[in-house]
Amino acid sequence: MGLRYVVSIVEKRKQERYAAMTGLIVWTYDWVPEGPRGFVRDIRLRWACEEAGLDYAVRTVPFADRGADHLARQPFGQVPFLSDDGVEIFESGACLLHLARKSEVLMPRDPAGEAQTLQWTIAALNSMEMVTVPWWFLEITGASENNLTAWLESRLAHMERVLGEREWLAAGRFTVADLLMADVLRIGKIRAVGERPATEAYIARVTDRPAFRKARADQLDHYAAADAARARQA
Ligand SMILES: N[C@@H](CCC(=O)N[C@@H](CS)C(=O)NCC(=O)O)C(=O)O
Repeated sequence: MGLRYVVSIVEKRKQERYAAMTGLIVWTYDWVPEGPRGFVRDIRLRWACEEAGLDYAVRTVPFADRGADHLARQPFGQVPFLSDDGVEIFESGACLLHLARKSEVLMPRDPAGEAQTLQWTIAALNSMEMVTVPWWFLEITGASENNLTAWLESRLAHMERVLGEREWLAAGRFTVADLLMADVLRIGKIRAVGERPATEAYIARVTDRPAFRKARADQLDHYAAADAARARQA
């Protein structure tokens, strides 16, 4: 029996085990360094579940060793991903829309409200995060000049105008689009670029929600428990 065959059997068994897991499971890393704590994107899924009152569990994949098993479920070796009674889904935006199908709290059911929620959810990912993440990455890697700053400022200025005119992005009330947009905008370095009072008020309003505060506290507890476990093993 070849090694490759044995590995494929082990992988198949693992996949079958995951498929057999019941309920909603948010997958994240078993541990991360201090820096990203409170910002790891599993918070988006935890937060959505909390808003919608959905029961969920949190399970982990190793941060240090992202093997074939992890790549089979998130092809970039990232987190989060979600399992839902054997359905597996990755990309935080896709996971959020999957959850939004379960609860009107996250996305209205009328066609106009739903369309607005979808468009702003994609805008958060594809018009804002597409700019904020590379800009932030250049900043933290100490590039001598960040050539993306004008692009970032332009996008942030457009959002400031939008948020100066409305309290919520879609359907006149909180939706999953606000959850995602606020999570994209709440990064400290992004907030420190220029003065945007409407955006600041929006971030404060959205992140003051009990569901966000619980999701963030739970994520911080999760990684604190991981530190404690590592200390015991040392
Ligand atoms: N587009 C992905 C991005 C996921 C992502 O950046 N995840 C981070 C944690 S918040 C990660 O796993 N970083 C480690 C890496 O990229 O290797 C999503 O929204 O799910």
